[in-house]
Amino acid sequence: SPKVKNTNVNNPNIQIEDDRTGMSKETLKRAFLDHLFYIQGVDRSKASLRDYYVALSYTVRDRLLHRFLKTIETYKKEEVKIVSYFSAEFLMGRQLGNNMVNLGLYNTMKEIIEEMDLDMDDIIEQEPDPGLGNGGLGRLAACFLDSLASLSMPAIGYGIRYEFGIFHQTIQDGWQVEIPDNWLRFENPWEISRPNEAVEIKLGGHTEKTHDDNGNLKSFWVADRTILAIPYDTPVPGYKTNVVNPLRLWKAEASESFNFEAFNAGHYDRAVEEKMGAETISKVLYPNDNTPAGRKLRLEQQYFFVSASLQDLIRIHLRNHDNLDQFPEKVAVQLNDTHPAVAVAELMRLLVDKHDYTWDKAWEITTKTLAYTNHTLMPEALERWPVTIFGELLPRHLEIIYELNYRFLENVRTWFPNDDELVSNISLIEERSEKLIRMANLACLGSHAINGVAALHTELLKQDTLKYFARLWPEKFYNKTNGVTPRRWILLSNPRLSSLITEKIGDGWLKNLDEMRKLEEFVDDAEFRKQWHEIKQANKRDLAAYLLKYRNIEIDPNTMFDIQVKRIHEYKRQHLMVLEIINLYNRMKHDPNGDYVPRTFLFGGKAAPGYFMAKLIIKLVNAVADVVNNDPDVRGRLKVVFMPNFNVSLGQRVYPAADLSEQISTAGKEASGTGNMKFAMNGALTIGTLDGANIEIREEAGAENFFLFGLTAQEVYDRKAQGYSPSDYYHNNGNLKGVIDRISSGYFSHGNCELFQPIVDQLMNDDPYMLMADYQAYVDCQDAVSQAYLDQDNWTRMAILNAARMGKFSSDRTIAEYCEQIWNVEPVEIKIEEYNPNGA
Ligand code: B1H
Repeated sequence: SPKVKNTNVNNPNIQIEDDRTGMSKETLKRAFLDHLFYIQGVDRSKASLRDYYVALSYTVRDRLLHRFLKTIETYKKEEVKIVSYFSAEFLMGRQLGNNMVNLGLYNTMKEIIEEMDLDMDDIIEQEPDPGLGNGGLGRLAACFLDSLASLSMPAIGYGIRYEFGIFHQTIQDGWQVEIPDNWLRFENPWEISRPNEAVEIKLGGHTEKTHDDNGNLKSFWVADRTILAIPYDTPVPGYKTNVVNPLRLWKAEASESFNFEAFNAGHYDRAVEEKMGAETISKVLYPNDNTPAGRKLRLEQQYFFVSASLQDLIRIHLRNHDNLDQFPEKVAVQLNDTHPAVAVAELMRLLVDKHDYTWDKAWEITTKTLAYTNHTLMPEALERWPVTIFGELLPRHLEIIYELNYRFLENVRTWFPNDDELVSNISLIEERSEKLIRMANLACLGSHAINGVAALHTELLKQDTLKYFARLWPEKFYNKTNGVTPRRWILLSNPRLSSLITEKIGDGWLKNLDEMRKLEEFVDDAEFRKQWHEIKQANKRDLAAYLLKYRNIEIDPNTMFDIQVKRIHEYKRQHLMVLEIINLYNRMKHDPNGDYVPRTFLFGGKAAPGYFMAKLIIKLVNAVADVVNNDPDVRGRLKVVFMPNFNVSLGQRVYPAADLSEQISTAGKEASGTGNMKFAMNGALTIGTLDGANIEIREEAGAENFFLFGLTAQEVYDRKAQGYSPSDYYHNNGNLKGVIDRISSGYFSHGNCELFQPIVDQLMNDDPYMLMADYQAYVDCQDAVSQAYLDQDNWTRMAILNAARMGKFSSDRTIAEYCEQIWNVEPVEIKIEEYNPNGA
């Protein structure tokens, strides 16, 4: 039975050792067994791994809740300014291990678990990996929440509680096959629903005109559908602080009254149908990375979570204030790409229609509140909604956007008379055969700050994608180079390396990653290098054992692990790595007695289900793997593996085990990349182009510790302007010709010459991502990598220097910059006192 230890109530400093708050080993163990019995309803003789997972999660959750409620209470009482991060994606990864780490009870818990003859990894493995995001953009949002809490910054993440996250990827006959990700099939111990804080969302209908109190004509919205947004809160703890911030995700439900009407009219079936219709809004994540879906349901999702979140923020603000005049002083809303950009129109609607602000005052509040992060330069990735679809769903918002645009373009014409090019490009509406709303333009207009996610990306935004806005408002533009959290991506993923680092330099690096520089001092210490190398080997053995156990894939840890893991996209050029594999294969076939550095090429990543070329690239990798892995001539020297279903938890196993990180996108295409940072922090060397954050990684690590190849963004641009002819490279490079011919000959497709022809044709005729131009430089660079790898001791030295110099790429640094320069928020102190179930 739970015991509350006696406490001295006269001493306010004493911590109550309650079974739901106590952090001592005995208390934790008792709480764990208590949950096993009273929550799961089993005793130890009957408990399954899942039972242990749930019991352990509730034990950890209790400790979070205590801090969570205190945090929220403090924000309310102290009226602090709060960051709210609006994102259609939060790729959180598993919670249990991370939450134990951040609460500082991982090691104690591990002892308890092991004393009970259980294995912590087995328990952690029970948690479904919540995949509420596609790739880098969603994972960035998750790293940002970790850093916000770790820096004790008041923050709320707002998004959608998708019932189905990113699909589970399986490989059948070499092809990707998608399986629905039913991650909520079992209970989710990390979320708390708050039905009493539900918000109504209106959709559809039309607008009508009326006169307001002063006789002015005023438009209002008569919607024809109402649905409910139910908030589900996941506590997000900071690392070794008492701050636990909410991630508030909205679930769509039918509103009671709506159902009731249909039901009373004798249409029970229709009532249920409408209920299902309402719930589809939060049913599934669109699985497109870097390409918008363009579907009406997607716009419904965007509006749904934006409206719910803004209404929520306004409700919170009005608890402490009479009106919204001070709203921008208390709330900073960050738009994670244009997915929440409808917030510009929605905040205007709420202020003008619901809270009776004048247009000008509402506009001032809106622009002071909102800021916008752009994540891509790919022109096809910029969201544009047809006016027809938009107007059907959000007629009042369409009016608001037209009004904004009218006023904006009037100004632009006075500022820049006779510049029609500027006016037509900066307009919120693209006038084609069909009119389109440009969401990036809407976001730029409605925000006081606009930022890119790496130095090159921000420069290219200013010069190209958003150049008209940069001309108007250069002072609105910022660069905020991305970062990743060292808690999940080093401490939790790579415990061996973490122990070694802490042993050498103390544990300050976990809060200030710049302290990793202190490792440079040990780079000449042979014993240290040996330890470092052994850790890498052990991590490689772990990955090999995992792949064998769970995916039935066999790899040899004594070969170089050369890894590319990320979404499959032509601009990321997974197929350039395939060309190199075929090149090595050809060489080995031609000269079987040559010296070769044995390599295992590992791929992982999902293709958007409707992206034909990406799916064909997966098939090509697997087809090449089939041939290469079964050819005795190259055995032991060349192996190719596609790891199915790459996700956050597989990433945690992959990054620490990598020797070589592949960051080979066409220069100017990858906005930043964040996997590149995770690899380097864990002591992998990078082969990469001058793209995205690679440039800054190389600057930090030192050019001599980075394998650089390929055209620069400027050169890519110039080549295209000159008229690029990819087939010239084929005709002039026998070795490249040999590679391409191998594919076209059907060698990897059982004689089927058609199968991979779309890839070959594209390379030969168009090659928009310039694989042909970069091919030889890549091959030469890979040869330099192999040479370098022969000197293992020097390789380790370079790896240490890379890891030691990645301080800049902690998301703590990124978030500190946003807080200071864009959000103007400050840390708060949360005081944890005695546990009091009746409130403070
Ligand atoms: C990134 C996306 C993205 N950029 C549309 N854009 C999506 C666009 O579902 N959609 O419609 C989903 C995702 N994702 C990535 O953001 C960049 O490609 C990376 O280079 C960058 O590191 C990451 C985080 O900034």
